[in-house]
Amino acid sequence: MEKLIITAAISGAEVTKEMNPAVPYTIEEIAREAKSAYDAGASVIHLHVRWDNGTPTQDKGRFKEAFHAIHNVCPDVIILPSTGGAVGMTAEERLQPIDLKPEIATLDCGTCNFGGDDIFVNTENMNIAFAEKMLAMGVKPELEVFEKGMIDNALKLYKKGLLKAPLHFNIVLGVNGAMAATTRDLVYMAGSLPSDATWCATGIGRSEFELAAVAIVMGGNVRVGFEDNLYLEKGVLAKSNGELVTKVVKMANILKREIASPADARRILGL
Ligand code: KMH
Ligand code: ZN
Repeated sequence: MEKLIITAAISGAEVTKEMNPAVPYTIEEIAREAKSAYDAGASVIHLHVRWDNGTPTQDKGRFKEAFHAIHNVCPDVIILPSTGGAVGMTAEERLQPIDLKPEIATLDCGTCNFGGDDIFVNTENMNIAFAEKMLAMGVKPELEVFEKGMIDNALKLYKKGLLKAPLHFNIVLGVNGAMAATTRDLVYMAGSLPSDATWCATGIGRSEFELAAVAIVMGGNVRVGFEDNLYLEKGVLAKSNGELVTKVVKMANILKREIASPADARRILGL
């Protein structure tokens, strides 16, 4: 089996310091959390940025500062910025980090409910516009799929010539408004991908490590981090993203998957 790529979603847009004081807002805090994850074995950092008061932003300048700060402390790590941003942001706002030509960035493949009255909007025309911009800028999309219809949406983009194979997917399960984070649903989603695709599994909340285990044995890759889950185990807040990554590394050791370095991850993802 290929080596295991561990992505750390260190910051997110929804979690706050009130929920876990280690959630990073400032550039220094973001660099600290990226380093903790990288030192523990993450080769990819999925990045959202905030203003110092915690407000999520997709500001290009803020992303640029964060990229520099992260690469200062982890020079070879792959930075995977979000184009999802936070619920309610416009497409133009969300696309700003693509102007910085990251190696890879998220492309959310459909609309879904997002808890309470929130809707995470990704219309067909938005998907097309995001894919066109990423193609033009030479940025590989990580295709975020929260339910099966989103895989079908991505395959439509591919048929239109807006995505290049092999495709890379992040199967995100457990969003409050989309598919549940169960082993059955992860197996179904992974089995619905093109045979040459690479994929990563993200379980939101308490299912983070269950999905990680399934992905490790299936030959997929794993994402963990504060964006998705703040707890190391029931009732125990993680002190850093590094602690969450360390837990996955231990699971991978038991299940006999070697951990990918950033160079391995670039080769596997074709970056
Ligand atoms: N914050 C969510 C609304 C992404 O990074 O592309 C969207 C999200 C997905 O986190
Ligand atoms: Zn995200």
